[in-house]
Amino acid sequence: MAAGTKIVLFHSPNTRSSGTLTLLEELGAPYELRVLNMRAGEQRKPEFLAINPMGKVPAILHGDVLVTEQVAVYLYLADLFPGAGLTPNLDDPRRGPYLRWMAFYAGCFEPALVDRATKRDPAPLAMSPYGTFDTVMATVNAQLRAAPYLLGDTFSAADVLWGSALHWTTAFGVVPVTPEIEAYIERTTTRPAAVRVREQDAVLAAGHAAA
Ligand SMILES: N[C@@H](CCC(=O)N[C@@H](CS)C(=O)NCC(=O)O)C(=O)O
Repeated sequence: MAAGTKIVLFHSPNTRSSGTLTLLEELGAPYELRVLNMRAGEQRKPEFLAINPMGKVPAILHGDVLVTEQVAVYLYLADLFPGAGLTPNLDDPRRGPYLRWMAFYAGCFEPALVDRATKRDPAPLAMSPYGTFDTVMATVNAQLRAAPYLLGDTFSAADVLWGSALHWTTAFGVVPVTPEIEAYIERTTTRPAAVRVREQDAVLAAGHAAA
């Protein structure tokens, strides 16, 4: 599918799809939004379940290519616009760490986060896909102490994902704020693309609250 083909993003304000919208802005990608009012339960309506049976955003349509799941969506979009420089090439040594941080997000951070938020004990250590919450956060903090971004000095799509996620998870009080996480959130979420999305989301959310 050509990069010039418009990307349709199924989006709901102030949710995980806000990070995807930020990535589209960072990439300068042509897109249009299909906004779901989650307060009105639009994510559970048959029209959207036909797109994503999980009833979750983000989801994107690129021509007839459907992609759901944040990490898959980020990898797909960043690869679609290599000129934006947000994804390391296949032969770039940073490609491995890039994939690692993407997979670590979905495979370790999200399950650890949800268990912590719902006060559920993790599975026994040897069975837990993320080990312990503290190990997950120590791993992230160690990286952010060592370098400004997950790949070192280079900002990438992985930082759009993690910056956005650490922003809302610390705001909800689930992820403990450390000096390195605080500085990273500041570095990543004050970029013009992230600011534009927050402003746009505020307008959309106000419209949904009033509906
Ligand atoms: N595993 C999914 C999770 C996405 C997700 O949890 N999205 C939330 C928004 S923050 C959602 O759509 N929730 C709506 C609902 O389940 O009612 C991914 O990584 O894309």
